[in-house]
Parts: sequence; structure tokens; C-alpha cells
Amino acid sequence: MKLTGAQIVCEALVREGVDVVFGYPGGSVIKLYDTLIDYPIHHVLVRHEQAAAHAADGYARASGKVGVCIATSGPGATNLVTGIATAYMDSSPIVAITGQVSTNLLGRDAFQEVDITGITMPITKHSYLVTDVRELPHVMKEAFYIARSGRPGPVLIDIPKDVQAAETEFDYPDEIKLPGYEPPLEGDEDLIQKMADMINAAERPLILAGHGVILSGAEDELLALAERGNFPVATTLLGISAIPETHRLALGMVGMHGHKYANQAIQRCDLLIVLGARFSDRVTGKVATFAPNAKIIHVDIDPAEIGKNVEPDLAIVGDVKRVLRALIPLVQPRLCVEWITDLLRSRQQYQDPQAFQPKNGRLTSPMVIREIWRATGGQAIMVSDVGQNQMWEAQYYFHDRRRGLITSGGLGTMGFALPAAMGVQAAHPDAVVWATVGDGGFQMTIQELATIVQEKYPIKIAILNNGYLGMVRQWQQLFFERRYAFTPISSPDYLKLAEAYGIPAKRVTTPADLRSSVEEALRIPGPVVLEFLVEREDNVYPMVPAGASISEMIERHMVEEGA
Ligand SMILES: Cc1ncc(C[n+]2csc(CCOP(=O)(O)OP(=O)(O)O)c2C)c(N)n1
Repeated sequence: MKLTGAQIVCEALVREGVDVVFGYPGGSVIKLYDTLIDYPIHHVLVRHEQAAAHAADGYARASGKVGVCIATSGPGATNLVTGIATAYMDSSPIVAITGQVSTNLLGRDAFQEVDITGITMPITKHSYLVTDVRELPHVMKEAFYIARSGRPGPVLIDIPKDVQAAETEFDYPDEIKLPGYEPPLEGDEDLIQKMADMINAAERPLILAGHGVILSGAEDELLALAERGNFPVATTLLGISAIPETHRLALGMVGMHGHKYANQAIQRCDLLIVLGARFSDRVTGKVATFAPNAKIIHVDIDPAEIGKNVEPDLAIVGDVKRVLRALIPLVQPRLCVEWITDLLRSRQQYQDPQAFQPKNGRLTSPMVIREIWRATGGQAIMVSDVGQNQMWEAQYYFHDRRRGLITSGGLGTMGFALPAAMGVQAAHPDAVVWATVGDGGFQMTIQELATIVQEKYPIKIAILNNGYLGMVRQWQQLFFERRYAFTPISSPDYLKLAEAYGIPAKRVTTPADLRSSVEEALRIPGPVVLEFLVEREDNVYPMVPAGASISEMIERHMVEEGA
């Protein structure tokens, strides 16, 4: 059967199980759009292409499936770049399809021509410029395979206008074999035995779970391993929800704004078992003093990660789920009583009661986040933006739902939350989805309120309005002598704005109104905007200064009481 390039794209999407795509039309994809409308694929019209990429990313992170976004050539394609880079840094599988000028105009600075494969080369797993329609079926198949296999990531397919219109015989490959690309799945048996021996011999073992645990769907195995040996489990920011955060063995997040006791556990353990994490600088702080008393085991599917930042004592390249399945029977069931009792005690003892004290009569962000946690029973999918709001969300919401936190960790992209929440809601129409955003980040992709309304996504949007680009202000306060250079930021009247979009909204100013406002928002079936006026100069504690050791945490009392 002969099909056009545009039909081949749509047929391939259907065969890959894609039921929703996020995009924005233009001259170079008009043929594709004209075809797409006849296919059983829902197209979400975003208001800016950046949002299409973030939404595809949010969809992928929440569902474990590949997210798809579409943009036209030139400015449409470049608008995707931030979203593609965000997905790349966090190993999120998306396929980005861009239109391109016709092949006869390539390289001639034609209208809306940009070399998007060149631009995105360092931020994709692979990118294709398809100049012959006959290549399209296998390019589509390969793109999905590459995006989702091994260490997942974004793939871009750039398709010139004439290729979309050209016809060829359609034959979709069943399988893909790519020379030189064979993601290693099974870990080496001998090394897994060695890993078990090290675990069995350790006195103070600690698991550090990263995004790889979630990406490989190894949550059950992680829990089985932890419970088998009574091992405490800390997570990276993206590893949050790998273990239910209210589980007795869950220690919470490590790193720059990690929990004090979790960071201390890293410094005290004698064996650190790192699963699907990449030793980001936000996690390790000063590498030379990271986990100084521990032997380190690193399990990761990407061989390039081994020894990149931290040299492990034992490395296993493989899929976390498969490695853990092979490992668990080799680990002796036991109770690490002393070490864990000690840790749990320090976990209980560490509190920052001031985080929950209204300041200057105003709410604090931790109060707001904790209230959302209470009202949703830890089961909402929380999509956080970047800045203080992100760290408070990670610290004060206990994520018990799998894939319950969606956030931009590696790139740290402000403006991520609102569009990513759209993808999350598309993946899970019945889930309770909250986007928590700062007043700065919200204004970066604020236009997506229109998409949310058009799609009837019942997203609850919590704006933590402190009148500042808070996280930068915090650094200025602590390290730049309080010179608040260009961080005070004004906001529009969010209630009027929400009204203009047709979204119910409420401004919450006092602690007394907090509970009823959150509960009311949950009762409303559609989207809601809640603007919380929070203390303007609150800081996220603890904080490890950039480049310092994770044992050198700044705590609230050191700053506010001048200790
Ligand atoms: C696109 C982008 N630009 C700039 C930054 C640098 N940055 C990190 S946090 C932050 C402040 C965020 O302010 P806001 O959104 O109000 O959130 P808050 O920290 O107050 O919670 C900035 C500017 C960024 N992460 N992303």
C-alpha cells in the first residue's frame, strides 16, 4: 500500500501506541496536520512549543510511555529546545517531530529554515533529518526504540515538507537491530554475587535510589531488597517515589537541600548502594568528601555513567530491575538493628518547627505543601516547578504514589510545571494532579492556562507567591550580602487573570484559610488556581553551599539566630 510521508508518520504513531500528541502547527507541518486530523490520535494544541515538549515529557514521566510533540520548522522547532534539553537531562523518553523546509531549499536560508538536528545533537539520544520518504518507516520505528530503550531519552525527527507529501510503499518493521547499539540489560552474574557479598558483610549499608529505579520500574524490587536486610533508603530528587516516602525505611532526599539525616547517613554509612543515579553535583557536593567511610556500589544501565563523577568500588552495568531480581536471593535476610534505630532516631529528632510558623502573619510554603499532602493523602501526582517551591515540595510532601513527583531535576527548568502537568493529566485523566509553582516560574509558561481550559484538565495550580525569584534571592541573602539584584518580581492580579481564562481562583492569605481553600479546590471538578501569599524572605533549609561537603549544611538557626 502506498502512503504519503505524513500518513506514514501517523500510522507509525498508532502502531507505537500513541494516543495523544502535543503540538503547534505551521507551514512546514501543515501536511502532517492535515493528515493527523483523520487519525485516532488526540492532538493537544499548546500555546507555545516549549510547552509541547514539557507536556510530552510530563506524559512520559508519569506513564512510562514515550511522549510525542510536534512543531513546525524554524521558530517552532527552536521553541522545543528547552523542553528537549529538560527531557535529555532527566532521561525522559520523548519523540519530537519537526517540519523542515523542502529538501531543494535545505541549506539556503529559506524562510523558517533552521538546522534543528544540528542544534539538538548534544541534547538528544539521536536526531534524524529524513530526506527520502522511503527512510521514514524505519526512522519512525528506530526513533521510538531508541527513545525508550536502555537509558531513555529524547529523539528528534526532522521531516521536510516535500517528504511529508511524497509517497512510498508502507512497510513497518517489526523489529529493530541497530549495529553498535545494544543496551546492556542483564548485569554480570559474578559481579552481582560480589555485590551481594559486599552487602552481606556491611555493617551500615545504605541504598541511594535514583531516577533509574523508577525508569526501570524496579520499585517492588527496591522495597524487597530494603526489607530483606532492613536497609535504609535515601533518594535523589528524581528518585523520590521510588520507595513510598512514609515507609519506615525511607530516609528522604539527599543533596544540596536534602534532609539532614539523609545526608548524615551518606556520610556515616560503610556501604553505599547507588541504584540508577548519576552522582550529580547537587547530590554529592564536594566529591572528595562524599561518603568518606563507605565502599560504593554503582548500578546503572549507562556505562558512560560509571566513574564519570565518582569512582565506585564495584560497578554493575545493567537494568536496575533485572540486577535487583538477580541480587535479592543472594542477600542474607537480616535486621540491621543498631544502625537503623540510630538513623530513625535522628530522623525523628530533626525538625524545623519554624518552617510551620506563620511569619509576619503570612503563610509559609512548607505549611502550604504539608496541607496539600494532608488533603491528598500522599496520593496526588505533584508536578513542581523550579526554585524554592521545588525544594519545599520535595521536602514536605510525602510521596507515596509511584511516579508521584514530576520535576525538572537536571536542567532545572523554570516554567516546567504547568505544561508538564498537562502531560501528566493526559496520561492519568483520573489522577489528582497539582502543579506547584513560584510566581516567577508560573509567569514563564502562564499562557498554558488556555490549553488547560480547552482540554478541560482538572489541574490544581498552587502559586507560592513570595514576590521574589526566591531561590536566587536566597543565594543573594546568604552569599551576596543581601543585595537583591533584580530578584523582586511583580505579578499580575492572578485572580483576574484566572477569571479571564475562565478558571475559578482564590487568594489565600492567612493560615486560617489554608485548609478550607485546599479542600475546596479538590472538590471543584475542573482546574483551579490557588494563589498563596507566602512569607517573602523565607529560605530553604538545610542548604549545602555549592561545592561544599554535604556534611557542611547551613541550617536555619545558623542564619536567623546568627549562630
Ligand atoms: C528558565 C530558567 N531561568 C532561570 C533560572 C534560574 N533560577 C533558578 S530558581 C529561580 C527563581 C525561581 O523563582 P520563582 O519561580 O518565583 O520560585 P521560588 O524560588 O520563589 O519558589 C531562578 C531565576 C532557571 N532555573 N530556569
